[in-house]
Amino acid sequence: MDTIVEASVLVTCPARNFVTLKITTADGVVGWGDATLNGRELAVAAYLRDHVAPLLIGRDPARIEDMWNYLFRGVYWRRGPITMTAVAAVDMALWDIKGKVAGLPVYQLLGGAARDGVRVYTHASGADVPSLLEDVARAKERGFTAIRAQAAVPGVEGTYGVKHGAYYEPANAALPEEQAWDTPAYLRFAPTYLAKVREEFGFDFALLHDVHHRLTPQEAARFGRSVEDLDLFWMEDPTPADNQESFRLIRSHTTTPIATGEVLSSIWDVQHLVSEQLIDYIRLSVTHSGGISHLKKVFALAELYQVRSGSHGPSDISPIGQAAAVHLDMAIANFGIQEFMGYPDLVDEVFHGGPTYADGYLHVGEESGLGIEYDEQAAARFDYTARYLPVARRLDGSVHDW
Ligand code: KDG
Ligand code: MG
Repeated sequence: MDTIVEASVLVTCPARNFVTLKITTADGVVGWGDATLNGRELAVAAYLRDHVAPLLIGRDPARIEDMWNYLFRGVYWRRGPITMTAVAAVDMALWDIKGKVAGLPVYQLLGGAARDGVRVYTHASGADVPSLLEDVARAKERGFTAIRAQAAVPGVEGTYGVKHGAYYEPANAALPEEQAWDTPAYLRFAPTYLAKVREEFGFDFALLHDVHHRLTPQEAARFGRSVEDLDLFWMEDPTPADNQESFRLIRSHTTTPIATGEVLSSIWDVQHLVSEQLIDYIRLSVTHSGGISHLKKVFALAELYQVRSGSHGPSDISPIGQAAAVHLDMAIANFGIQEFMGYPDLVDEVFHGGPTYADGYLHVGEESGLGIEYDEQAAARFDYTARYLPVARRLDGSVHDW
């Protein structure tokens, strides 16, 4: 039996922070896992380094399901993004090792290809409507068949979802930036620019929009109804999903498809959303929800209820996490779409390989394991830099969901 001989946690910052778990076996096989949780990177790094890594030494890397249960049930304290991101990193690294030992890409171990490629959506945004329209045009030129559109709400400085430069990077300050939020202004404005996108580019591509938890269920119901003619692929996170039941109100008023889950981390967080068919797309990520082993179960549950996958894939999940997501997307029956924002060029200096993009799809290669390698020497050049996500405040100064 091969055993784990080393588990180390690596933090780097090529344009943004990434946390990576490296597991090495006695046979010299190395597996990589993504442990990046935006704005809370060092909490996961410490959890892994101080509480998980010592437990891995001497264990059999082939026993992935057993390891998952050991780390989830064995700690007594369960769930939550920090724990689930740490468990995910171990799980991903073990799947990488299993693939490398078998000489097979991970998607083959998950059941093989259920499709030829993984359809992705990208982001288009603008500080105003003309620049949003230009960005949509650029995305279409790059071959994307699914585009998420966001524009800054007039008078709402720092509206979420709007890129500054080529990539969307909301973790932008050493201490959280405070951004204003005005729900009535958003509700008046957002349907108008989504309509302009349709007017300009027609209906032959999937148009997505992220509400980013900003509305109450009643407001979200109104919003969803007001954009029904625009045939959105989904409205994302129309309201926070802390109370799963609140989606019933939205559902009962609009046929606009609903996606949620990027801040959730376990099957129990989405159980009612899925089993009561309150949503259409489930957006948990491999990196933040216990890894491939757990997310595969979430998608299997969703399959029973015709809920499809729509995994969160921002640039604050590392290319290792993104690669793991695409392997899973390849193998499940109820795949919907995969988010793909891409990365700043510097990121390529640290992460080599991974899925390749062509004509609106991501493709995993035939390399064994996850097909992506971490360059430790390059990574050592980039020190961790404290960066926080912003905090939103309403016009009266009270805190709103960011
Ligand atoms: O770290 C927060 C980002 O991942 C989030 O703001 C991006 O909403 C997002 C999305 O849909 O990708
Ligand atoms: Mg989102």
